[in-house]
Amino acid sequence: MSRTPRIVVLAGGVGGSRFALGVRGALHARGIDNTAESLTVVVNTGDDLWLSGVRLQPDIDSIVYALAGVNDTARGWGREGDSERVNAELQAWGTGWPWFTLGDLDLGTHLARTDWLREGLTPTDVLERMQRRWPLGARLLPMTDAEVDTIVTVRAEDGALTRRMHFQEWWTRHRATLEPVRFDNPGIEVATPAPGVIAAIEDADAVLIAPSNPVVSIGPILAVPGIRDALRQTAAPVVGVSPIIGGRVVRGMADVCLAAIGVETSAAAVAEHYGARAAGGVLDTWLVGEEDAAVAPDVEGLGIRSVVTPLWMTDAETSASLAERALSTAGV
Ligand code: FO1
Repeated sequence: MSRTPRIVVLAGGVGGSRFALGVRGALHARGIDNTAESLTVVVNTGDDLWLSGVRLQPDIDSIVYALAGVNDTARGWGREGDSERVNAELQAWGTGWPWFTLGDLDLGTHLARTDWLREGLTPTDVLERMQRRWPLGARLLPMTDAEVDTIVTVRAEDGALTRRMHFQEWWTRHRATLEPVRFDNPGIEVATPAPGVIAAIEDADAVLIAPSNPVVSIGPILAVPGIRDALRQTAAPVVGVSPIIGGRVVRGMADVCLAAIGVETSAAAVAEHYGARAAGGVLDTWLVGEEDAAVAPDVEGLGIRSVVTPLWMTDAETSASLAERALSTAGV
C-alpha cells in the first residue's frame, strides 16, 4: 500500500492501551511519522462514572496516559508518580468511595473534563482538547457522547436478582466476586456513535479489535447502534486479537464477565461470541496465541480465518510485533 494506511482500533482499558501503543509502534517502524493521521482508536466509555462531583472516563484516561507516556504502568491505571492528598481529604469529608482512589494528578484531568462538559462541550470535544495538550500519535474518539455507564446485576444471596450496582463498584470494591447475572448500559439503545466513528470505520483499510474485555469493554462499543452495522459493511478486513491466552484471561476478570453471558473462557468461544462477518458477526480473522493453536481449527470452522501468533504484550517491542502481525494479516 503506497499511501498512509487508515487503521481503526476498538479498545478498552489496559489491553486496549498496550495494543494501541503497539499499533503506533508498528506504524512508526514502517516509517510513518504522522501516525495521528493513520490511527484512530475508538474507546469504550461504559466504565465511565460520576464520583465526588467529577466525571471519570477510566478507559479513555488509560489510553490517553499510556500514549502520552505518563501512565502508572505498575498499577495499570492512573498517572505515574501520583499522590493522594486530595483523595484523603475527600475521604475525610465522606465523599467518594473509600475503596476507589482518585490521584491528585488524575483529579486534575477529571476537573478539567468536568469543567469543559459543564461549559457545554461534548465528550468528543473534551477528548480532542486533551489531545491538544499531549500529542498522542493517534486520534482518539469515544464510542459515543451519550452517558451509558455499565450497571451490573448480581445474584443476591437468596438467589433473587435484586442487586444492581455501577460497574466500578462491582469491579474495584467487590473485585468481581459477586456473581454477575447481566451487564446493562442503560440508554445505549438510543445512543449514537460519536462524530467520526462511523466514517472512520467506513474509510478504514483495517479495523482491529484489541484484546480487551469482550463483555464490558468491546461489548458496549458493539452495542452502540450503528457501530456493528458499520463493521459488517466496511470494505476493510476486521481482525480481532484474542484476550484469552492458553485458555486463561491475561488480566482483569474477563472470565467472570464471559461466564455471565454464557461464553466459555477460550479463544474459540470468544471468536464465536464475536461471530464471523460472513455469518452476521464482526470478524474476518482472529489472532490466537501459540498456546491455543489447538483451537485454531474450531475458529476456522466458524468461518473465521485463524492466525496463530505470539500474543503476549510484555513490552513495546512485543506489542508492536503483535500489531504488525495484525496489520499484515489485514493485508495492510
Ligand atoms: N482500579 C482499582 O482497582 N482501584 C481504584 O481505586 C481505581 C481508581 C481509578 C481511578 C481513576 C481511573 O481512571 C481508574 C481507576 N481504577 C481503579 C481502574 C478502573 O477501575 C478499572 O480497572 C477499569 O475501569 C477497567 O478497565
